[in-house]
Amino acid sequence: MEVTEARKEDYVFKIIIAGSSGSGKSAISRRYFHNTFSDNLGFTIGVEFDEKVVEINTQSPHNSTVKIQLWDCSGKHTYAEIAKKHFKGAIGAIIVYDVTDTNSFRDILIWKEEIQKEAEESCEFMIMPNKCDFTMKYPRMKQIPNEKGRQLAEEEGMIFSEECSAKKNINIKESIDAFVIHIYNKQVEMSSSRSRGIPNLSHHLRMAPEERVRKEKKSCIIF
Ligand SMILES: Nc1nc2c(ncn2[C@@H]2O[C@H](COP(=O)(O)OP(=O)(O)OP(=O)(O)O)[C@@H](O)[C@H]2O)c(=O)[nH]1
Ligand SMILES: [Mg+2]
Repeated sequence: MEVTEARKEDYVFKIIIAGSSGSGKSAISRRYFHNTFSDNLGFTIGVEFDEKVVEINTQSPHNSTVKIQLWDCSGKHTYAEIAKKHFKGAIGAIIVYDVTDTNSFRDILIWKEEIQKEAEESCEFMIMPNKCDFTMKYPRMKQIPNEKGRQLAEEEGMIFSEECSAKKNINIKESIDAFVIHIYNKQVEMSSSRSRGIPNLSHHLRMAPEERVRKEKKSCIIF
Protein backbone atom coordinates (compact mmCIF):
# COMPACT_ATOMS: atom_id res chain seq x y z
CA MET A 1 0.00 0.00 0.00
CA GLU A 2 1.61 3.25 -1.18
CA VAL A 3 0.91 6.84 -0.23
CA THR A 4 -0.17 8.71 -3.32
CA GLU A 5 -0.67 12.36 -4.22
CA ALA A 6 -1.39 12.05 -7.91
CA ARG A 7 -5.02 11.04 -8.31
CA LYS A 8 -8.23 12.09 -6.70
CA GLU A 9 -9.16 9.36 -4.26
CA ASP A 10 -11.80 6.80 -5.21
CA TYR A 11 -13.06 6.19 -1.68
CA VAL A 12 -13.05 7.77 1.74
CA PHE A 13 -12.82 5.57 4.82
CA LYS A 14 -13.78 7.15 8.10
CA ILE A 15 -12.00 5.25 10.86
CA ILE A 16 -12.31 5.92 14.58
CA ILE A 17 -9.45 5.38 17.02
CA ALA A 18 -10.85 4.97 20.52
CA GLY A 19 -9.97 3.48 23.89
CA SER A 20 -9.06 4.51 27.44
CA SER A 21 -7.32 7.78 28.12
CA GLY A 22 -3.55 7.29 28.06
CA SER A 23 -3.59 4.08 26.03
CA GLY A 24 -1.70 5.86 23.26
CA LYS A 25 -4.27 6.69 20.56
CA SER A 26 -2.81 10.08 19.69
CA ALA A 27 0.72 8.68 19.77
CA ILE A 28 -0.35 5.94 17.32
CA SER A 29 -2.03 8.47 15.05
CA ARG A 30 1.02 10.73 15.03
CA ARG A 31 3.31 7.81 14.35
CA TYR A 32 1.10 6.64 11.48
CA PHE A 33 0.64 10.00 9.79
CA HIS A 34 3.81 11.90 10.68
CA ASN A 35 6.25 9.26 11.94
CA THR A 36 6.87 11.24 15.13
CA PHE A 37 6.59 10.46 18.84
CA SER A 38 6.56 12.65 21.95
CA ASP A 39 6.79 11.55 25.58
CA ASN A 40 4.80 14.61 26.59
CA LEU A 41 1.59 14.43 24.59
CA GLY A 42 -1.26 16.27 26.28
CA PHE A 43 -4.57 14.43 26.45
CA THR A 44 -6.94 14.96 23.53
CA ILE A 45 -9.76 17.43 24.02
CA GLY A 46 -12.76 16.15 22.09
CA VAL A 47 -11.61 14.79 18.76
CA GLU A 48 -8.56 15.27 16.52
CA PHE A 49 -8.49 14.41 12.90
CA ASP A 50 -5.88 13.46 10.33
CA GLU A 51 -5.95 11.98 6.86
CA LYS A 52 -3.91 10.66 3.97
CA VAL A 53 -4.50 9.08 0.61
CA VAL A 54 -3.11 5.60 -0.05
CA GLU A 55 -3.20 3.35 -3.06
CA ILE A 56 -4.45 -0.22 -2.77
CA ASN A 57 -3.40 -2.79 -5.34
CA THR A 58 -6.47 -4.40 -6.83
CA GLN A 59 -7.27 -6.62 -9.77
CA SER A 60 -9.73 -4.16 -11.26
CA PRO A 61 -8.65 -1.97 -14.24
CA HIS A 62 -6.73 0.42 -12.00
CA ASN A 63 -5.53 0.44 -8.41
CA SER A 64 -7.93 2.03 -5.97
CA THR A 65 -7.03 5.15 -4.05
CA VAL A 66 -8.47 5.45 -0.57
CA LYS A 67 -8.48 8.49 1.64
CA ILE A 68 -8.02 7.32 5.22
CA GLN A 69 -9.56 9.70 7.73
CA LEU A 70 -8.56 8.80 11.27
CA TRP A 71 -10.67 10.37 14.01
CA ASP A 72 -8.73 10.32 17.26
CA CYS A 73 -11.30 10.44 20.08
CA SER A 74 -10.57 11.49 23.62
CA GLY A 75 -10.67 8.62 26.12
CA LYS A 76 -11.55 10.97 28.97
CA HIS A 77 -15.09 10.68 30.34
CA THR A 78 -15.36 14.48 30.37
CA TYR A 79 -15.17 14.52 26.58
CA ALA A 80 -17.00 11.28 25.88
CA GLU A 81 -20.15 13.02 24.65
CA ILE A 82 -18.20 15.15 22.19
CA ALA A 83 -16.29 12.11 20.96
CA LYS A 84 -19.46 10.04 20.47
CA LYS A 85 -20.90 12.63 18.09
CA HIS A 86 -18.10 11.77 15.70
CA PHE A 87 -18.70 8.03 15.53
CA LYS A 88 -21.42 8.49 12.94
CA GLY A 89 -20.53 7.21 9.47
CA ALA A 90 -17.44 5.27 10.58
CA ILE A 91 -16.74 2.09 8.67
CA GLY A 92 -13.77 1.10 10.82
CA ALA A 93 -12.82 1.43 14.47
CA ILE A 94 -9.50 0.76 16.14
CA ILE A 95 -9.76 0.18 19.89
CA VAL A 96 -6.45 0.63 21.64
CA TYR A 97 -5.42 -0.80 24.99
CA ASP A 98 -2.21 -0.45 26.97
CA VAL A 99 -0.66 -3.87 27.64
CA THR A 100 0.41 -2.67 31.10
CA ASP A 101 -3.05 -1.42 32.11
CA THR A 102 -5.90 -3.86 32.88
CA ASN A 103 -8.51 -1.08 32.98
CA SER A 104 -7.82 -0.15 29.39
CA PHE A 105 -8.40 -3.79 28.38
CA ARG A 106 -11.60 -4.02 30.41
CA ASP A 107 -12.98 -0.94 28.62
CA ILE A 108 -12.68 -2.37 25.11
CA LEU A 109 -16.24 -3.70 24.97
CA ILE A 110 -17.70 -0.48 26.36
CA TRP A 111 -16.06 1.43 23.51
CA LYS A 112 -17.20 -1.13 20.97
CA GLU A 113 -20.78 -0.86 22.14
CA GLU A 114 -20.76 2.95 22.01
CA ILE A 115 -19.27 2.99 18.53
CA GLN A 116 -21.74 0.39 17.23
CA LYS A 117 -24.64 2.62 18.24
CA GLU A 118 -23.54 5.34 15.81
CA ALA A 119 -21.23 3.84 13.21
CA GLU A 120 -22.21 2.16 9.95
CA GLU A 121 -23.71 -1.27 10.34
CA SER A 122 -20.81 -2.70 8.37
CA CYS A 123 -18.23 -1.13 10.70
CA GLU A 124 -15.19 -3.38 11.20
CA PHE A 125 -13.24 -3.41 14.47
CA MET A 126 -9.60 -3.94 15.34
CA ILE A 127 -8.10 -4.30 18.81
CA MET A 128 -4.63 -2.76 19.05
CA PRO A 129 -2.40 -3.56 22.05
CA ASN A 130 0.02 -0.67 22.55
CA LYS A 131 3.18 0.08 24.60
CA CYS A 132 4.87 -3.28 24.02
CA ASP A 133 8.21 -1.47 24.36
CA PHE A 134 7.59 -1.50 28.12
CA THR A 135 7.01 -5.22 28.31
CA MET A 136 9.85 -6.05 25.94
CA LYS A 137 12.14 -4.33 28.43
CA TYR A 138 10.36 -5.36 31.63
CA PRO A 139 8.29 -8.52 30.98
CA ARG A 140 6.76 -8.37 34.46
CA MET A 141 4.91 -5.19 33.53
CA LYS A 142 2.70 -7.12 31.15
CA GLN A 143 -0.84 -7.28 32.52
CA ILE A 144 -2.69 -8.71 29.54
CA PRO A 145 -1.38 -11.88 27.92
CA ASN A 146 -1.62 -11.76 24.14
CA GLU A 147 -3.82 -14.83 24.17
CA LYS A 148 -6.46 -13.00 26.20
CA GLY A 149 -6.61 -10.17 23.65
CA ARG A 150 -6.75 -12.59 20.76
CA GLN A 151 -9.55 -14.57 22.40
CA LEU A 152 -11.64 -11.47 23.04
CA ALA A 153 -11.15 -10.39 19.43
CA GLU A 154 -12.23 -13.78 18.18
CA GLU A 155 -15.32 -13.88 20.38
CA GLU A 156 -16.34 -10.40 19.29
CA GLY A 157 -15.56 -10.78 15.57
CA MET A 158 -12.80 -8.21 15.71
CA ILE A 159 -9.33 -8.20 14.14
CA PHE A 160 -6.48 -8.57 16.65
CA SER A 161 -3.36 -6.63 15.71
CA GLU A 162 0.13 -7.72 16.71
CA GLU A 163 1.39 -5.89 19.78
CA CYS A 164 2.65 -2.49 18.86
CA SER A 165 4.55 0.47 20.19
CA ALA A 166 4.02 4.01 19.01
CA LYS A 167 7.18 4.94 20.87
CA LYS A 168 9.49 2.43 19.21
CA ASN A 169 7.55 2.37 15.94
CA ILE A 170 6.67 -1.31 16.15
CA ASN A 171 3.73 -2.61 14.05
CA ILE A 172 1.92 0.72 13.74
CA LYS A 173 1.96 1.11 9.96
CA GLU A 174 1.72 -2.64 9.37
CA SER A 175 -1.37 -3.05 11.56
CA ILE A 176 -3.28 0.00 10.34
CA ASP A 177 -2.48 -0.67 6.67
CA ALA A 178 -3.63 -4.27 7.08
CA PHE A 179 -6.84 -3.06 8.72
CA VAL A 180 -7.53 -0.63 5.85
CA ILE A 181 -7.09 -3.46 3.35
CA HIS A 182 -9.40 -5.63 5.44
CA ILE A 183 -12.08 -2.90 5.39
CA TYR A 184 -11.61 -2.45 1.65
CA ASN A 185 -11.99 -6.17 0.99
CA LYS A 186 -15.09 -6.35 3.16
CA GLN A 187 -16.69 -3.42 1.36
CA VAL A 188 -15.86 -4.88 -2.05
CA GLU A 189 -17.30 -8.23 -0.94
CA MET A 190 -20.49 -6.53 0.20
CA SER A 191 -20.91 -4.44 -2.93
CA SER A 192 -20.16 -7.29 -5.33
CA SER A 193 -22.79 -9.40 -3.63
CA ARG A 194 -25.20 -6.57 -4.50
CA SER A 195 -23.95 -5.91 -8.05
CA ARG A 196 -21.67 -7.87 -10.35
CA GLY A 197 -18.54 -6.50 -12.02
CA ILE A 198 -16.29 -3.63 -10.97
CA PRO A 199 -16.52 -2.92 -7.26
CA ASN A 200 -18.97 -0.13 -6.65
CA LEU A 201 -18.50 0.78 -3.02
CA SER A 202 -21.55 2.23 -1.42
CA HIS A 203 -22.23 5.90 -1.94
CA HIS A 204 -21.70 6.92 1.66
CA LEU A 205 -18.05 5.97 1.40
CA ARG A 206 -17.47 8.80 -1.01
CA MET A 207 -16.43 12.16 0.30
CA ALA A 208 -19.36 14.16 1.62
CA PRO A 209 -19.34 17.95 0.97
CA GLU A 210 -18.83 18.85 4.62
CA GLU A 211 -15.81 16.58 4.72
CA ARG A 212 -14.28 18.62 1.91
CA VAL A 213 -14.50 21.64 4.17
CA ARG A 214 -12.99 19.80 7.12
CA LYS A 215 -10.13 18.80 4.87
CA GLU A 216 -8.77 22.32 5.30
CA LYS A 217 -8.50 21.76 9.04
CA LYS A 218 -5.96 19.01 9.32
CA SER A 219 -5.07 17.90 12.83
CA CYS A 220 -7.41 20.37 14.45
CA ILE A 221 -9.79 19.90 17.33
CA ILE A 222 -13.35 19.45 16.13
CA PHE A 223 -16.35 19.90 18.36
N1 LIG B 1 6.36 3.79 26.41
C1 LIG B 1 5.38 4.15 25.61
N2 LIG B 1 4.66 5.25 25.87
C2 LIG B 1 3.66 5.56 25.01
C3 LIG B 1 3.35 4.80 23.86
N3 LIG B 1 2.29 5.37 23.22
C4 LIG B 1 1.97 6.44 23.96
N4 LIG B 1 2.79 6.58 25.01
C5 LIG B 1 2.75 7.63 26.04
O1 LIG B 1 1.55 7.47 26.79
C6 LIG B 1 0.99 8.74 27.10
C7 LIG B 1 -0.45 8.81 26.61
O2 LIG B 1 -0.43 8.75 25.20
P1 LIG B 1 -1.57 9.46 24.31
O3 LIG B 1 -1.30 9.09 22.90
O4 LIG B 1 -1.66 10.89 24.61
O5 LIG B 1 -2.86 8.71 24.88
P2 LIG B 1 -4.36 8.87 24.38
O6 LIG B 1 -4.90 7.49 24.28
O7 LIG B 1 -4.42 9.70 23.15
O8 LIG B 1 -5.04 9.61 25.61
P3 LIG B 1 -6.33 10.64 25.59
O9 LIG B 1 -6.09 11.66 24.55
O10 LIG B 1 -6.38 11.20 26.97
O11 LIG B 1 -7.53 9.78 25.32
C8 LIG B 1 1.90 9.80 26.47
O12 LIG B 1 2.78 10.29 27.45
C9 LIG B 1 2.65 9.03 25.41
O13 LIG B 1 3.93 9.58 25.19
C10 LIG B 1 4.15 3.65 23.60
O14 LIG B 1 3.98 2.92 22.62
N5 LIG B 1 5.13 3.36 24.51
MG1 LIG C 1 -5.16 11.52 22.75
